[in-house]
Amino acid sequence: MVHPLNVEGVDPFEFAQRAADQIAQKTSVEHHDIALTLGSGWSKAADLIGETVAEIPANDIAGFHKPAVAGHIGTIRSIKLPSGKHALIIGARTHFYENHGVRAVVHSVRTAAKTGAKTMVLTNGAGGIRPEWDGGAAVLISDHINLTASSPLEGANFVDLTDLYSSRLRGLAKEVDASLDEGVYVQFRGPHYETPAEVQMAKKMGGDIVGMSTALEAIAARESGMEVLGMSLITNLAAGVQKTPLSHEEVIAAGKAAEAKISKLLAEIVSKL
Ligand code: 8IG
Repeated sequence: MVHPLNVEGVDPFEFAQRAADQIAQKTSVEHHDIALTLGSGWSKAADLIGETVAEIPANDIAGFHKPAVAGHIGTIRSIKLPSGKHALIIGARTHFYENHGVRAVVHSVRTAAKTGAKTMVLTNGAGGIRPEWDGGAAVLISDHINLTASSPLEGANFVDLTDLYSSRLRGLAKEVDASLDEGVYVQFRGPHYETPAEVQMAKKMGGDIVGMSTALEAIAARESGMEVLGMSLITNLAAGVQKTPLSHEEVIAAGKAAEAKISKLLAEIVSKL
């Protein structure tokens, strides 16, 4: 089946506008200020950020579908923060490895921008290359290396990616927790985890974190004029750094163990945005 965003003649921004209109109608919230994509391990943060105004199945919004991965919630929520701002919580991420094309991957980000969001918080579960990040560490993304060989931008659209992961927003996060480490996120296509040799390649390139999301979404967020904050929960050390084989069960368990801590952290950071 062809994904609706890939049908000939479809404009991805018009499609995002349609999705945003549906969100406004179904949540009765005209305008959102901040959007958060909550990846593996991060979903509980939504409960701490503010008061849920509405929650809708992702399926009900144009271009969204149920998540392919256990550990993702599959809904879109509108939350009112104590500051009075409105946050859009995207609990359904389309990964590049699902093969729906890059438009589908960044549709949620473009939709968030069309709801009015000026800040995009992208979170994920990921593998750590630095051995000291073993116990469910939360790390700020300082930059990325995109190894998907793809871009969400179409045509001769030369978008600047300097300071893509806003140093201003990283500074705000460090006001909450000065001990937060930063790292360069390397997006691989997946869905297989890396070989140990690929992890060493990523390390030599300057990478600290390996994952299967976020970089393409961050590019689209910048294209749409949003300021980006990226955070990874290190649920496992990357292949070869960790001596035991990687498993999705391990990732889910590490996410659960870190859930309370990182949710509180993220809620405190969001209160500063
Ligand atoms: I959670 O070790 C999680 N996601 N590419 N490598 C990649 N993605 C991941 C990993 C990992 N852990």
